[in-house]
Amino acid sequence: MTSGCIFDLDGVIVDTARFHFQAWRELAHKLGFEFTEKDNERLKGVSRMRSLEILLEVGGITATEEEKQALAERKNRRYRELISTLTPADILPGVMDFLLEARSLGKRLAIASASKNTPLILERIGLKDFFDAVVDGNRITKAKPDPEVFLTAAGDLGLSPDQCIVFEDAVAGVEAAHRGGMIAIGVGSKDRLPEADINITTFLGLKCEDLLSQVETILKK
Ligand code: B16
Ligand code: MG
Repeated sequence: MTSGCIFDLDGVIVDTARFHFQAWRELAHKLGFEFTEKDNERLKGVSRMRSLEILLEVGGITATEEEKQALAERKNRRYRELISTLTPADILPGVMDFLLEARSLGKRLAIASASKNTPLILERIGLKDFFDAVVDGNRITKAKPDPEVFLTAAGDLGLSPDQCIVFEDAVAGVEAAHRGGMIAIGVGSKDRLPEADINITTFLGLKCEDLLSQVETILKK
C-alpha cells in the first residue's frame, strides 16, 4: 500500500521554470546569443552546472572551470532575485487541496528536488514546515536520473521505496523514480513523459484517494 508521496518541486508544486528561463536567457544575452524556450526544455530537472554546459553548447561557447563557476553564480544570483517574488499564490492549481487530502489520509509527504534553492522557494510559498521530509540539491551528490534523491526521501520518511510514489515533471525524474523502485506519476502529458506509470496534467480536481486506487491496480498487475 502507498504510505508516502514524494514530490519534485520545480514544475510540480510551483512553476519556477519561467524564472530559470529568464535568468538563463539574460545570461545568454550577456554572452551574445539567443536562448529560446525550446532550448530551456532541456534544462528541466537538470543540475545547475549541467544546465550551464547545455547553455554554453547552444551558444557555441567554451569556458574554463573558473569561468563556468562565475557564470553559474551570476545566473543563480539573478534567479534568487526573481524567486524572491514568489508567494503562496504561486503554488500550482489544485496542489494544496491534493496535499491536504493526502495528509488527511495519513500519507507521509516529502519534497525531492535537484534545486539548491529549495529552502528559499519553500519559505516563499509558505510550505517551509509543511513536509515530513525535504531532500534537495544541497544534500545529494548524484543528479536525476540517479535515484539518490528519491531513495533519501523515502529513507527520511521511514518508508521503503515500494511504499512510495513519486510526482515528477521531468523525463530524468521519472527515470530516477523507476530506478529507485517507485511508481512514477508524470506531471505532464503522455507525449512528454511516455515512461510515467500514470500521467496527470493538473492537480486541479484530482482526488488523492482515486489516484492511489489507480496505483493499487498497477501494483496488483
Ligand atoms: P538550482 P526540480 C530542478 O528542480 C530544476 O527543474 C532544474 O531546471 C534546475 O536546474 C535544478 O533544479 C537546479 O536548480 O539552480 O536552483 O539549484 O525540478 O528537481 O525540483
Ligand atoms: Mg521538476
